[in-house]
Amino acid sequence: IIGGSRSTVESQPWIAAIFKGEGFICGGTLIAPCWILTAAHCFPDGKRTRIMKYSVHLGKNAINETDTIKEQQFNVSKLVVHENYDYTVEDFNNDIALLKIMDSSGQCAVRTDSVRTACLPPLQQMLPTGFYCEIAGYGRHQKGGFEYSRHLKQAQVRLISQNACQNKFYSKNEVNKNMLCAAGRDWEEDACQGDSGGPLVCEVNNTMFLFGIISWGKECAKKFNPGVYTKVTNYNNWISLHTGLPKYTAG
Ligand code: 4AZ
Repeated sequence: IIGGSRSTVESQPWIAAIFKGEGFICGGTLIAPCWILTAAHCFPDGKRTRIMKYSVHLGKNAINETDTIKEQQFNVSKLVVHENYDYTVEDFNNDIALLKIMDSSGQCAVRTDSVRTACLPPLQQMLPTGFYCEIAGYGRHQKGGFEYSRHLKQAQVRLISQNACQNKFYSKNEVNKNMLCAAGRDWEEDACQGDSGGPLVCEVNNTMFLFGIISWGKECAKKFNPGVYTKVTNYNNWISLHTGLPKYTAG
């Protein structure tokens, strides 16, 4: 996350850190006790991904430290990448994947102050242009830098109209109806490499809803290059089909 501020996991308790072996690879969001929503591009081997190598950490503040009181760690028992995500074209269409998590004793996540789910918004629910939402992650933290943040960060971004994103900032070939765009107030805040798969959550009626999955963007916090997110409200049916969850989860 570029700009914004250092966060604590209690203010982003749905954030997931996904590891391959010892290496951090992507963010994710806890949407139900057994399910993480993330980006398909985090798994370049697609259906051939060897899930035994992966683990998911919830309740994590510092990426290189384990807080045994706050953290919950899981293996991945199932990976579902969207069947229409195309790894060969890299256009990021349908950049969405689900991970089913299970700990060593067969349990899913337990709700605490540092671990809780984000809600899924209703199908096709829209928010107005300019609406403030927040993003969080453990990715690159300085514009032009290569270093990942050692601590969880969060930042505020505003939703950009589909028309501006497709015609002014990017093109219709790059940004389609399965994506939404957002940027910081003066292009100062943005997601960056290592934040992918993580949440864009928006508060509606005092409830945090997951509207976007951090997906891509040209560079980070660059003027006129908004961050692009997978539009979660286009995937309620897909999520419900693969998880058995209801099509939206409020409260
Ligand atoms: C990435 O490489 C990435 N500025 C994610 C988000 C953005 C850029 C790159 C948006 O994962």
